[in-house]
Order: sequence, then structure tokens, then C-alpha cells
Amino acid sequence: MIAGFCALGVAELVAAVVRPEAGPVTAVGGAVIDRTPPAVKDFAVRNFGTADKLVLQLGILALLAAFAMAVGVLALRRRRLGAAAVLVFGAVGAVAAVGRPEGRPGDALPSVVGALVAAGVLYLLVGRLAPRTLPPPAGETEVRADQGTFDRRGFVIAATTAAAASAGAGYLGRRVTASVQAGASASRGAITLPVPDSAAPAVPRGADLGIRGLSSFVTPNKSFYRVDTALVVPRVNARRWRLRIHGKGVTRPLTVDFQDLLQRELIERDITLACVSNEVGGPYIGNARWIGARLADLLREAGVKPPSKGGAADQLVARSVDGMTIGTPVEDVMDGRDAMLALGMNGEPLPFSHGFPVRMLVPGLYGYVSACKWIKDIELTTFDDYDAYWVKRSWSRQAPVKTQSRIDTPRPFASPEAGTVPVAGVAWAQHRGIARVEVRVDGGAWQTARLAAEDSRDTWRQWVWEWPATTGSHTLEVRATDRTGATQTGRRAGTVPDGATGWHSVVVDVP
Ligand SMILES: Nc1nc2c(c(=O)[nH]1)N[C@H]1C(S)=C(S)[C@@H](COP(=O)(O)O)O[C@H]1N2
Ligand SMILES: [Mo]
Repeated sequence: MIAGFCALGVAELVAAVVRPEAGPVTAVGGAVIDRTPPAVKDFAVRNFGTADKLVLQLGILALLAAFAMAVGVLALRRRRLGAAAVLVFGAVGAVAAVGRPEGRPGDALPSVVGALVAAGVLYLLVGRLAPRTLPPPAGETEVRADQGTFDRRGFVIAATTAAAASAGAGYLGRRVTASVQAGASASRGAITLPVPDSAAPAVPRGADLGIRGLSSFVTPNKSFYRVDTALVVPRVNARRWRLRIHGKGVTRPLTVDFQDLLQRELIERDITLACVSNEVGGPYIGNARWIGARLADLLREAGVKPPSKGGAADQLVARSVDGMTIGTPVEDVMDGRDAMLALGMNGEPLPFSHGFPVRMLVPGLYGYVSACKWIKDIELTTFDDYDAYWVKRSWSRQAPVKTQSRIDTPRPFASPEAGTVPVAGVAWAQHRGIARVEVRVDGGAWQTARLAAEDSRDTWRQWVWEWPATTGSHTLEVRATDRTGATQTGRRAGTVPDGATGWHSVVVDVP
């Protein structure tokens, strides 16, 4: 266990110099995420929510501890073999790190150095545990081992030194990482968001009904859901950030930096972002006020035409600094909607966890086909030629947001008093808009809810229905109709491959 601890401490220090993502636990965790089947990923998101990453890393540490003990027992019998087994673990970490989408040969270093140190520590420590040899008794030539004693003092000193040194190395590694990342934080702190050329209209009064228990119309950055595969949040220095636009049908390849982007014509828009992994009634949706540059403007500058105007590329693949790939229809980006490269979220630069310095947003599409965070590259290609990250993992190539609605209050199994009870929630059909929301009790007739004022077609909409609640157990259900006239289906479907369907229902008990 001490040798294993040394490996992690030393690897942390080396990773600080190479890059934080190359640490063995992060690398193995990332490799596991890349290979997790959709059903298991969905299970993890459902049961652990945003804590899924912590659970994964604790799991890896627990497995490592178990292996460390097994290797230790082996080393007591076969010292060399035990030390060699440690190197095998180093190899696993190294292969995982180099094999990540953005992996480089140097990423093997933390695992390799960590394993070499651990093998040495194990070899030395086990040596101290070896039985002391006694001089042969008079008249005999055989050297005998005294099974009862070993170099206890030597072992304790060596073990304590090794543990302290590796804790020190780990701590130092953390400090080095923090100072490297300080540059990114400073670059974020130095940004003053410009006044947008096209401001968003004020949120209409009455868009937020202000009902207790109902999600606020604007989701604060701190409580905005986070879904990504990054075990370490990328910290990109805005001063060094570049975005390249290239590929099929691009006649003038473009590279823009953050300063260029700030000086472009900027738009400000309210857009509701939703995750395809959101189950009926789930929390993975939020609404924010974003500032950014129109993506269509940049594409036109690069000479890109949409397929409907004879363009050669029908798919735009966004790549992030952490190797995520997200494929979006070029037609949707260029059809006049407010698709953007966003740099501001609710009045501040993007938070690191939401894609600082720049992310993509396309109203009306689920995040996994539109909302690339920490973006660094846009390649024009076709859906025939390339499948992005989630498409390779059995999600759909294209995924417009499905019309959905959610009851926020009363909460499941609440006990509201008999009388008038406000049943309220949110409904969304980004880029189509919400036309109607209905509620029913115990499978009875659908009742029309009162809609809050509409901000835009790209945002969710609050609703409320005053329920004359009577004593007993009741089931409340909600359904929405979008502005195309389509009512959301009651047929239950899971999130894979293109978003959940069904009516959200809540059971309450009126005493
Ligand atoms: N680089 C990167 N961008 C990403 C993802 C990711 O894993 N990596 N996840 C996508 C998914 S599935 C969603 S739903 C949105 C979530 O954005 P948020 O975390 O800001 O809410 O980001 C998208 N962009
Ligand atoms: Mo998502």
C-alpha cells in the first residue's frame, strides 16, 4: 500500500509538469469513460448524477488498493516478481494516458516514473521485512532464519520516509498544477465583456412566475447543470486560445484568437440548453443569457455554404482541447438561428466548467450535437464521412430537442393541504416555442395551464395550474404542445439514442 501511495504521489508531481490529465487515475478514469457502454453511463448519471466522476475515481483508488495488497503479499514470497508486477500497473496507466483522444507519448511519463519509484520502494521495504539471518550454531554450517524477528526499526523508518516523501511529492505536484493554472484564471479575470452589438431584449415581466419551488427563469451559473467527460476541467489560457476553421468546402481557412472574437459583431441571446441524457422530469436543463459571435458569420467568411445552397459539407465537427468531438448539421447553423461561439454566460466570462474561453451553442439541438465546450477546432465534413464521439457510442447522428415539460412543484410525495394548490413547472421546445401546457389529475380530463410570458422561442417557458386539491393520493401529469402544433407524446422512451419521451408525473398525498 505504501509503495502504491508512492506511485501516485510521484505520478502527481510528474503529471504537474507534463499535464494534469496525464496522471494515472485521471487517465485510467478517462479511458473507462470512453469505453463505458451507454446503458452503464446512463446508470451512473442516473444514480450518482454529477458525482459520477468522483465515484469513478474512488472506485479506481479502491481497486488499486486491493491490487497493491495482493502485489505486496506476492512480494513477500518473490521480491523481484512483486516489483515487476508494479511495473505492469505502470504500463496500464501509461497505455491509458497515451491512448486518450488528445494523448501524446509524453503522457506515459507520470505512470512510468511513478511505477519505477514504487517498484524500488516495494523492493526495499520487503527487504526490511525479510527474516533476520542468525549465525550458524557451533558445529553447524547452515545459516538459519529467525522466523520471529525482522528489522522492525529499519522497516518503520523506511516506510515512514517513503510515505512522507510521496505525500510531499503529491502536494508539490498539486502546487505546481495550481501555479500553471493561475495563468488561465488570470486571463479570465482580465476579461471585460464588451457591450453586445445586438443586445437581448429584456426578459419580459411575467416570464418568471416567482412561484416557490419552481425553477427560476434564468439559471444561475453556479447551479447550471454540468455534463462532460472531463475528469479534470480543462483550464485554457484565453491569451493562448486559437480556433481553426477548415475542411470540405472551406475556401478561406480561418484562425481566430480570443481578441479577434471580442472585436467581432457580438450578439446576446437567451438560450435554454438541454442534455440528451435528461430523463423525463430530470434536472439536466438550464437557461442562460449568452454573449458570442454568430457562427454563421464566421463560416461565411471561410467560404462555407449550407447544403441547401450547394455546399459540399453537411456536418460541422467541433473539437475541444480535451479531445471531445461534436457533430452539428451545417444547415441548422446557417439557417438564421442564433448559433454562436459563446464567450459570456449570465454577464460573466464562461466559467471554466462551462467551456472557458469559448464554447459553441445552437438553439434547438441537444448539447452533445451542438454545445462543444473548450472548443479549439471546427472541421467541415459530411455525416457519411465522420462519426463524432457520442455517435460512435450508439447515440443518433442528429438530435433536435424533443418537446418536453416538467412539474417542479409540488415535489414527488409532497403532502400539500387540501384547497388551491399551484401546480407549476417548465416546458421547452427550443427553436419551435411552447404554445400550450396541460395538466391532468388521476388520468382525468386535460386542463389548460396558464403560460408565463414568452421570452423567445429558444428558451423554456414556465407554466402554472391552480389545482383544487382534495384529500387522498393523486397523480399529476403534464404535457406540452409546441408552436408547430405537435403535442408531446405520452409514449415512454429512454434517453438513448436521441432523447427521452413521455409525460412527467408526480404522485402527491393530500392529508
Ligand atoms: N468538450 C466537451 N464539450 C461538451 C461535452 C463534453 O463532454 N466535452 N458534453 C456536451 C454535452 S453532452 C452537453 S449536454 C453540454 C453540457 O453543457 P454544460 O455542462 O455547460 O451544461 O456540453 C456539451 N459539450
Ligand atoms: Mo448531454
